[in-house]
Amino acid sequence: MAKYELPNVWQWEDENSNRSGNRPTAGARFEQTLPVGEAPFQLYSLGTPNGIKVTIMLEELKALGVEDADYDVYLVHIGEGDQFGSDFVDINPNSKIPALVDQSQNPRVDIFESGSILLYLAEKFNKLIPADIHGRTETLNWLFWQIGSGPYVGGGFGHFFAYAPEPMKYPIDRFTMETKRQLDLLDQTLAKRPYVAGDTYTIADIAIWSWYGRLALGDLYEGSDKFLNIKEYSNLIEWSERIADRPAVKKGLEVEYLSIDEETD
Ligand SMILES: N[C@@H](CCC(=O)N[C@@H](CS)C(=O)NCC(=O)O)C(=O)O
Repeated sequence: MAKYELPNVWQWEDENSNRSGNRPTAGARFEQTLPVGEAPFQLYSLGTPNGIKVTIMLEELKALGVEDADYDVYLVHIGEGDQFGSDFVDINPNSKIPALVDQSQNPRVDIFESGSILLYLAEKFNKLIPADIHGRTETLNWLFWQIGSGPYVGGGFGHFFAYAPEPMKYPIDRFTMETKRQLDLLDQTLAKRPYVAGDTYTIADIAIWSWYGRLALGDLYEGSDKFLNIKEYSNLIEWSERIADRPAVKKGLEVEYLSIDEETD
């Protein structure tokens, strides 16, 4: 690889990128009207690790008998840049899935960031978050841990292991080290208790399973289970399999996304 000389001021070199390309600016790139259905919740998302957190949560709420957790779910094709359409950016100015609208409130409530969405739903229905201060705080500790730690796995390890144009030792060593440290932390934690935050299944399990459970089961990056020697994390694997068996988790993964296209300008 050619030696990189640091310029004094970084310049964006790809100014002709298409509508889905990375840009150093935020905001809507084009007008796009999103469909709105009848259900109380309108979810604009995709079946990625961050996206499945929300469909799993909504399915868990429905399995617990929460009728007001009905939702319509629409496919936001991030490879085609749908996250930069005007209606989506109105809901989530950060242009990333998942984005949820609670239209049972007047005015409607817009919710973005998967952790914020899980917390909103848990608090709204008093489910999947313990009421006592110790259980609630431990759940939030691990929920925030996932949101802060996950990008080292997805944007770091996963990017350089699976998507970078060629293998590069420095970033792969750096992010594999951190990913394995996180896996060891979860494995040690799950040796002591059945769920991440204690004795009960919570939104922390949903957030963490969607990344680390799927990684442990070999469902995120082809060949990574061998590369990371996942089999050494036996408590994590047992927990991952147990959560994968939950009917609501299966439903959350299989949900059919509606197209946003009919209403596109
Ligand atoms: N911290 C955010 C991350 C969301 C995120 O990174 N979403 C990705 C898909 S998993 C996305 O929309 N990427 C599109 C893009 O970066 O343009 C969350 O937890 O909701």
